[in-house]
Amino acid sequence: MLRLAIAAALCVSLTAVAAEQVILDENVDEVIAWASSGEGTPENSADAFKGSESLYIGATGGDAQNYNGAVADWAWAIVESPSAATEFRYITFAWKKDGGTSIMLQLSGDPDGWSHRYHSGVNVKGWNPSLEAQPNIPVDWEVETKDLFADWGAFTLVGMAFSAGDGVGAYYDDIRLGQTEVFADVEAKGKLTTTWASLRADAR
Ligand SMILES: [Ca+2]
Repeated sequence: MLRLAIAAALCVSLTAVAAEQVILDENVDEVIAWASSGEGTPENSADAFKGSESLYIGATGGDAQNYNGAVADWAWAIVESPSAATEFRYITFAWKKDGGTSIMLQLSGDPDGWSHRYHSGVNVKGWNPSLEAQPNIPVDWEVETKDLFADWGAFTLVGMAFSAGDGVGAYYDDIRLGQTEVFADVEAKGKLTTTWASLRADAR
C-alpha cells in the first residue's frame, strides 16, 4: 500500500515535470539576444530567484522595456486542454523591483498581439488590457502562476516583453509554461523545496 501511494504520487510529479517549457532561467544571455527591441538596458544579473542568473531590465527612460513580438521558432499553443508537447495552459514567473511603482510582463499572441498582460503595482504606461497580479510591486522575489486560457482564451504565444514600467530596474527569472497549474518545485535560494520530503511525509 505504501509502495503504491509513493508510486502514484511520483507518477503525478513526473507528469508535471514532463509538461513544462522553460522560457527564462539560466539562459539569460539567449533571452537578451532575442529580446532585442525596446529602450531598456538588459543585463545578466547574479541576483537570481532560481539558479545563478536572472534577467535585469534597466529602465532609464523611453519605453523601459525589452521585447520581441515574434521570437524565432515560438508557436506555443495556449489551449483549454493541453496534450501535445507544444500545448500549454499555465505560466509561472518570478519577478521583483528595486523600487518604483510598476512591473509588467506582456505576452505577444496570435490573435490579439500584445493584448495579454500582467502587472503588479501601477500600470504606469496605461497599456491595456492588463490584469493586476498584486496591488504593490514585488520588493522581493514573488512567484505568480496564471491560467492563460482562463484569462485570455485560446491563442498562440509568439513573443514576450519584459517591461520595467517606470525609471527603476526590474528582475525576471524562472518563467515556465505548463500544462497543469502544478509546476515542478523550484530550489530557490533560501526556499529549498521538498518534493520527496513531502512524499515521504504523506506516506507515513
Ligand atoms: Ca535563473
